[in-house]
Amino acid sequence: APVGIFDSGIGGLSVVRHLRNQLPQESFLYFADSANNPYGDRDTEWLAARSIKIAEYLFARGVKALVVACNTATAAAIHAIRAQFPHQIIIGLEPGLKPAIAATRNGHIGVLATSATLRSEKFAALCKQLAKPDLHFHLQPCPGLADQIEHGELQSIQTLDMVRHYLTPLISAGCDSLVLGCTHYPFVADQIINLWQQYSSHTPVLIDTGEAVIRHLRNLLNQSGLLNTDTSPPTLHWVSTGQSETITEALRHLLPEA
Ligand code: DGN
Repeated sequence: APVGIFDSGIGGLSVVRHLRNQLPQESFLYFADSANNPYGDRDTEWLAARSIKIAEYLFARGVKALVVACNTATAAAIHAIRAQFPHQIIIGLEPGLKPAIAATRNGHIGVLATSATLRSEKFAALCKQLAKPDLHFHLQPCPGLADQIEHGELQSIQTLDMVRHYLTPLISAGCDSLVLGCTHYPFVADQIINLWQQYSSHTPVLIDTGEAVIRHLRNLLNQSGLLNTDTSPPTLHWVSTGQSETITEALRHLLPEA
């Protein structure tokens, strides 16, 4: 059976990249809710209801585990999805504050994410749990950025201006590590580093939580005896509620090896 994975659009493909690396024998069914993108400004009730619908669909298609490859949906809905499917393996993505704490030297950590993620109770609880006097989380919502990436605008002037605008306060604060708290953002990681280096002599460490999440998934599948042992080549199938070209384009650009 495949692993199910969903996002508001193509962002979750940055997580599929890690799936491909760490679980090369597994098949995947990817669900892109592009018709409803962006999720970043939706309210909790909408996100919970929508996420449960998508999870129902994927479990009905026989997936053996579900990765909510969207920080926004995880923050708003992971509890609701787990309550609905208590016996399934369900993994969400959260901004990687812990790896950032491990990486920072000066205690200034920038967190880039959608507004919905940053104002969620789940994220507030995480910040509170990890708070220490010498740690400073600089929260930076990035309205519009996931959208630009969704539309394949990785290098356009507009996208670069937006990235510059959102990075400016974090550069001024002297952040030495940056959490990519939205699964779309790893696709502009190079642009983030390049712009940063134009204004600062230090290069921040970028934290993409996808890798750690997939390691966790691999352990859970292993413990449950669900790792694929079939030797036939794995498949990657996808479904999109939006334009199928968006996802075929994205797959071609972002996951050429898939
Ligand atoms: N990719 C999603 C996330 O990780 O939060 C949200 C993107 C969006 O819909 N704005």
